[in-house]
Amino acid sequence: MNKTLLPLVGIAAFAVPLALPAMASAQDSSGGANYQATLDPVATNMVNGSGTATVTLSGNQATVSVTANQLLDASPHAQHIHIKGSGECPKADAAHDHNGHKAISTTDGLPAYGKIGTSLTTKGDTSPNSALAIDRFPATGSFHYTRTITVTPDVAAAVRANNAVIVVHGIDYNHNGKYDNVLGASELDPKLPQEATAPAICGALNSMPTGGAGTGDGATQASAGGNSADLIATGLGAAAVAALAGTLILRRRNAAAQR
Ligand SMILES: [Cu+2]
Repeated sequence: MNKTLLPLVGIAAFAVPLALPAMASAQDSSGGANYQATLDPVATNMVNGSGTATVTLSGNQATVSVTANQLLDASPHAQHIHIKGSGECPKADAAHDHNGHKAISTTDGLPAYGKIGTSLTTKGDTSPNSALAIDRFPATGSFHYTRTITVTPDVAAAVRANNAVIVVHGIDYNHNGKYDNVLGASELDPKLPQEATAPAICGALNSMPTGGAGTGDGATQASAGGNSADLIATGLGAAAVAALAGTLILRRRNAAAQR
């Protein structure tokens, strides 16, 4: 076990007996709700990458984590929470001709994932105004991003309705190691190549499956000696867990949910 978790386990184990009577309903007031997405390559865009994302939402406060792998290295990857589309990623039939190549541009994907609700920048503004703030997005091919931000009420509502989509942009369609004009200019900003703004990996956010740490039966698991990840999650709140423990706990919770 990661050493930084040890104090948490102690605190959680101590706190659980006190928390038991309220535990069934505690998740609404203090725990936050968890949403997750598997980020798959966008059809037709010649992407080999993959990723995962989680959002822990408490009121309008969201702790967002995005892990991305095998995208174009040394290049900025704009990433957003998209809302008010059909809550899904674009399929191959959304592709259009771009400079003689079939590909899905950011605009082509709009009916599926909707407009930008939140810009997942590394610092500063997170509004749609920062959609292409390329100096404030991850800029490596593989990265792990975590930030706690305040989202707008419409973004929070979309996440709760399982109608929000995480999109990481920036593709290397012709695999030449850089953004170039193979697909022409971006329709978002003609100074940028289409490759720099086209969607790379995408996933719909959905509430984590019931039966895991976020459900009322956590109390039963706790009194029966459930594992420490469940105790921490129910005792301290998922936001704290996500911030302090990151993917270690999430991985374990997923494993627990699948039992
Ligand atoms: Cu986007």
